[in-house]
Amino acid sequence: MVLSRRTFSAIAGSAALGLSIGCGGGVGAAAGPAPTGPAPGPDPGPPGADGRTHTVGFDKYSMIVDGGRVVLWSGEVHPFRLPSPSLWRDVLQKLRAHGYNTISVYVSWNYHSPAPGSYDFTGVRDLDLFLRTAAETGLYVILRPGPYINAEVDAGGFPGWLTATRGMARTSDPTYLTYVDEWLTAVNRIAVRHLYTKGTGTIVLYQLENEYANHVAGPEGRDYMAHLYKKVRADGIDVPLFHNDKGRNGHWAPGTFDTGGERERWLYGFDGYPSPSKQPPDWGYFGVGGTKGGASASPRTPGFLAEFGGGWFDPWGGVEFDGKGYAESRRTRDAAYERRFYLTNLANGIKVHNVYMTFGGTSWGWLPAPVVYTSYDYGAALDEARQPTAKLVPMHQIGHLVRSVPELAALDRAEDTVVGGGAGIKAYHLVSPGTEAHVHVLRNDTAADVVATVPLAGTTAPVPVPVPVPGRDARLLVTGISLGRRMLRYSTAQPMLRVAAGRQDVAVFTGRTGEATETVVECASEPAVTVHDGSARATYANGALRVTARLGGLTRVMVEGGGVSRPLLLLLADDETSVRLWRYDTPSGSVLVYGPALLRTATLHGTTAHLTGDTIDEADLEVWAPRGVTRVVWNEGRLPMRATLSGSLHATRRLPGAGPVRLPALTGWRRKAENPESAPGFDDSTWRAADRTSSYSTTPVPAGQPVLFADDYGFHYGDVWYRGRFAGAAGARSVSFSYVTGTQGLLMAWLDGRPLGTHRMPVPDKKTVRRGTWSATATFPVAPGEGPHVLSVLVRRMQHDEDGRANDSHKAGRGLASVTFDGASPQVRWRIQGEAAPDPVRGPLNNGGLYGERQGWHLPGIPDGGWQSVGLPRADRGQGVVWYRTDFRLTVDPGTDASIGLTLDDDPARAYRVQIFLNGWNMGQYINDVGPQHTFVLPGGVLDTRGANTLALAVLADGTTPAGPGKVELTLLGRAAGGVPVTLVDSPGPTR
Ligand code: IPT
Repeated sequence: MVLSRRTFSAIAGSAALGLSIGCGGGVGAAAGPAPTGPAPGPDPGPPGADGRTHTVGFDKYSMIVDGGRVVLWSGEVHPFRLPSPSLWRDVLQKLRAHGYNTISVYVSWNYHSPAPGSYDFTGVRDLDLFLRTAAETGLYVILRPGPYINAEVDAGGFPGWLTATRGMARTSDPTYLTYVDEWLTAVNRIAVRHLYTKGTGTIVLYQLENEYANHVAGPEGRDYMAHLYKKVRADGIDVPLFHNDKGRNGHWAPGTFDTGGERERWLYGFDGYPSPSKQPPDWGYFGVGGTKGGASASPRTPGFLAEFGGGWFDPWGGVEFDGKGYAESRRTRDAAYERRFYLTNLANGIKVHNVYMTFGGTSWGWLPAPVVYTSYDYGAALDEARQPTAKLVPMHQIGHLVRSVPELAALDRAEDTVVGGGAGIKAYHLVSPGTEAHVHVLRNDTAADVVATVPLAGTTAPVPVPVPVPGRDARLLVTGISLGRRMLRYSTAQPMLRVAAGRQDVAVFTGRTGEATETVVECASEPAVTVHDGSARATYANGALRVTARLGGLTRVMVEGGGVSRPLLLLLADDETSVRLWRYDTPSGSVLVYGPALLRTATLHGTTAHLTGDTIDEADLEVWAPRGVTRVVWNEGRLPMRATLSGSLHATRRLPGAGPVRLPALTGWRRKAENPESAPGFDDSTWRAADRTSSYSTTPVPAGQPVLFADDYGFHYGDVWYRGRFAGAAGARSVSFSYVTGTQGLLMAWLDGRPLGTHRMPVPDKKTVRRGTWSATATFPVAPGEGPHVLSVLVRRMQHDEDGRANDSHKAGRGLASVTFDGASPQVRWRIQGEAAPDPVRGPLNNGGLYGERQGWHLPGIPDGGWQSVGLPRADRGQGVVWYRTDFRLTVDPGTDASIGLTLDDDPARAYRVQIFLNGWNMGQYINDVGPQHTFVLPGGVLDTRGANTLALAVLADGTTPAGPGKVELTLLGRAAGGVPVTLVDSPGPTR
């Protein structure tokens, strides 16, 4: 049954009352209920820093920008996971081209703050530049500066130094709030320069805290949230604010804490990471339905998924964790997953939809939280190497759809569609108030392909129509929408976009290759129909043109006349073809481009369309542009064009593909062993004495021991050394080191220069992991005699825990906890040394405290001529640290964007790990016998693709097996003709 809009209102009850209870269309003083006045208009189009003031508000359906409804179709991107500012533009252009109109951005406090009071937004940390680039790309921004972000980063984004401060984080504790204010002042000083309301940027939403679920009821939580609200407003942030509730619990819904009376400027947002093997969840629609208390928590704000899983993070490998690599995340959450889950979200009234992650990037240096390894690819639609994946296809199709069809921005739930022949098909039915549009989302929860019979109607009575819905897939159908001058009665293919381009309307429909489709368009009289390409057939009856076609490539059907002067070009594209169709809206009209692998920009100047973009293979170029445009320039080269029967311009020459990229073998290795700290005579007089008696850590300090946790001495990242002097050890039979690290931590010890052995942090059982106590005791037999003696201990402590439960778990100790002897009790005097002063360019998370790092062995330009010349693979023996360096030169063609990685491989039985430095930048950690990561992305900008580079590998070996490096080689991860201009990041050597 298909209901008229009037019938439906009676069924949906309060849901249909929407506009009369809708709230606040404005900001600042203008904010407040706006129940009367004109209904919101259509999406105002791509935003920019245009110097004009704008209004940003919302009602229960959607965001309302400048009086127009906007569905925010957003992708999560973290600038701190791509340390090459030029490439931010590449990623953002790819997202816009693929249909996103918004990005959501965490800002990670630790990345910007090496010390209290010190905030750095320069170089790779240039948030201003990132936000400017987003505005230049025409993307709205949802800014999420925490203070706590989680995000699988060290301490969930808290700076290392915060672990050594008083006060309970994520509460109203006054000491903590002092630091929070410091951070917010610093980040908001930049954010206020990019508010869309001011016309100086494109920030439209701003998040406070993240998944804050553990102090919801107490004053310490409510006062904290109220404090954040007040502070952020005081700093001049005037766009609507929101929180990201961990699941739809209704936490921090409007009215649950003090927002200074500004209830109408606060949105309710929540996140969801459902298992891909489960049925997609119904969140409830505008407070109707849903299983959790939060379903009805915020009936006046639009459905807002602040994060919805677009992939999943991968744990370390090995038997304990079983990280399988990101191909697996991409396989379990594939394109069909996106259609099933995201279309279900739309059917549930979600109008702010952010996919976490859309580009995951790299947790380089010591950024990753203990749960993850270096790559944060996430199985996202755009992979870590900036390459599009098949997962961009549905994003592209749905993103362009919500932009093109304004009816989708305001939908009421109608009675579910009753489909025939579709056991296992869930059918949602929605209507657009005040229009003839109906939306059906058909989801197949079974593995079998189904052809369902669906009653579809435009302006007429419903007709049962066969609609294929492949197993574990979904599609969205519309009826009764305008295609420009003509109305669509229905189509069994999913609409992707409609645009007025040149002298005609163009409408694009998509589906899987080989599917039979039927598209029916209202026509008062019989039109002239020409099939330009593909297998389509057209018949006219009952005031409608019926076009049937099997999807394959691009089917073109030109409809002319039939009572309408403006022609309609119907384009039926299979998936692969749909991502070769690019809509770009310019201030002087829309452009539709078909052919190349990517359209980055389109600008119209008089009679010329200037296009930039990428090709991989040779490609055709076809352009639908406003009337009068006769010339086309592609990547600065003028192309000869001819006019086509489809109303487009077609290049008479194909665009060239990308040329070959040749990568050199890595040879000329130089080797140098270090860990001089293990030698008895090493001079540690400049090291800090470990003599504290109290700690800020949440890990108890064992009785009778000095504080040995590294954070208490100002060492927050990477490796830490201890040297302990003692005498009076006669009778000692063994020495035991208790230590605390994150996952994959280890400890290696020497007594008087002789190795005692290496201990690897065992994986605690599940209960222990939950308690967050990654601690262990390593016991080594000794027979030292009276002394004096020196113990040397290196702890690879990995990173700080996140603080997801707001219980200060980021303050768990890191490093040694205690050292005791069996058979003797000598007093040990300890000294400690971690990382040197933070690298002012590469940032606080770039380095730990290895000798080579303290000496700058990771940097380009250090004199390594005296190092031993060696070839790889190696089979080194012994416990300790050895460095390998080499230089290489790349000569990638200037017109080619080559994405390059470093691949390491060896016999998996070999117990060693490698810290990878490219031109001094810490590109991550390879653990040979754990995995699963073997290839490390080397982003252009850090990597000079047209010049000399220095690679340095710091190898830590257990000493229990031979140690590599084994195979070390450059890998081509993607190439395209085009790309963006890349400016090299600063990579200073030791002289600065
Ligand atoms: C949730 C967090 O908000 C986000 O920061 C990130 O950690 C993400 O999801 C997981 O990758 S955490 C939630 C799934 C418990």
